[in-house]
Amino acid sequence: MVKRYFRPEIELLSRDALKELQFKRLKKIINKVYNLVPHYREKFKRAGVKPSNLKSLEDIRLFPFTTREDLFVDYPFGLLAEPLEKVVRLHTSSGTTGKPKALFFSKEDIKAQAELIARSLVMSGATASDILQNSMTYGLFTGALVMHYGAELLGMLVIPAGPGNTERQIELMQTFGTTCIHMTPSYALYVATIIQERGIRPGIDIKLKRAYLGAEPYSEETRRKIETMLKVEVYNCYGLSEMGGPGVGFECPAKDGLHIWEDAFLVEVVNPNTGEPLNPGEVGELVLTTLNRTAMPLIRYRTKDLTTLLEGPCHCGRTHIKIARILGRADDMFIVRGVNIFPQQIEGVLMSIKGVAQNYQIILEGYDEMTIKVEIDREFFDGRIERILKLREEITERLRQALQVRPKVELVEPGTLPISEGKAKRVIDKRVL
Ligand code: DLL
Repeated sequence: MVKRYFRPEIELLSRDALKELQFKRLKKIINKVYNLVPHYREKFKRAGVKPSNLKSLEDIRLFPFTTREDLFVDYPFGLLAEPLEKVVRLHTSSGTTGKPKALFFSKEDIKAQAELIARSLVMSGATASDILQNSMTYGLFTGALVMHYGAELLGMLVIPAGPGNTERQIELMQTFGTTCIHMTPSYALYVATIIQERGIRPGIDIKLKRAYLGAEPYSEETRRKIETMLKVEVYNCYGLSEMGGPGVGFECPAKDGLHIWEDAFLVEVVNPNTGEPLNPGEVGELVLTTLNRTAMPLIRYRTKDLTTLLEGPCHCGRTHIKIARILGRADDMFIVRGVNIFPQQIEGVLMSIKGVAQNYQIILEGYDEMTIKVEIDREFFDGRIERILKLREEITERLRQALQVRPKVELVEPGTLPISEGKAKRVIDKRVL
């Protein structure tokens, strides 16, 4: 049963054979959108390209990018490449303002994405005997449903817990012997804190083996912290609604990058300003093309996610390309006193300091001030003021070194800052500029 979702004929394919497969699929999908989606046909015409210009995989660069804005032309059904009767599912991805992006999937699309999830889970060592507590939000968000279908396909017992109600989450883990969890890293940090505070012993009272964490950026330090606190192996899981949700990229046990399933996606990393392709090792924007999506194929979709391609063979033997963990979205970056900062850089520093608890918040205010509120372990609030001051100085100095900007640091008790059950909102920008 489990064997079915390890697909050596695809996962271990030689690079040349994989490229051949990709080219075959790319030709088909380019022809399909040209013939069936007027918006794509127009775009291609404006760029002066036709499907016949695609003579090799590299020729994808002749074709125009698809951006978030394209999803709002002829909204919501404009990019469908199949009649509505073939479409069975809507997912949305909400931006901060305005209409949500509307993504449509056929039966085949749902099945294909579930298979990618099943393959990803098997890659991490999971089997049909595992019990997955799925604590992502069920609904329009892809996070829970897409993982749910994939885990069920593999034969896991899925507990559709949804997010929040942490006491109940822990109770479920204890009662049903949950072995795997799926949640955001920020929520996992919170759950780990509550487990610790309640005196529940990971490995004894709860028996988690793996945590699949994604939907938002997190640092290597956060991974280590969660692994230690919960006695689990953390696997980074990447995806976006436009590409079908989670399961686009997933870590293997080597845990040094995420394999992108290249039988389903064509991967490029480009300079976000010029659109020019970048070499492995250079950080740029991830651009993805769906190779087997039927209802709503997307060509050269600009994800806005920043990463780099990692070349070379992987210990696990899989040949599909790896990307480095996502540094952040181009939109997440903020500038303080002329310095570009990603929230994940701050998180990495904080999570490596002893005494720092699980939650923090970045507040930008005044003309260009940055205050970082940091929850620290309860034991620091025992009246010994010098200890707290020393910790505050250490945090400030480490952040100054990493960011080249000296922030104001405020230390607060655990439980003070807002808890995130889904994607965390780390930055509050109240600047007057
Ligand atoms: O977050 C899909 C997903 C659900 C992925 C559950 C993994 C687990 P969206 O709501 O459309 O879909 O948001 C997609 O979230 O472009 C990234 O900026 C960010 N993101 C997702 N996974 C990761 C990750 C889902 N592992 C956007 N690391 C993406 C960093 C991530 N960022």
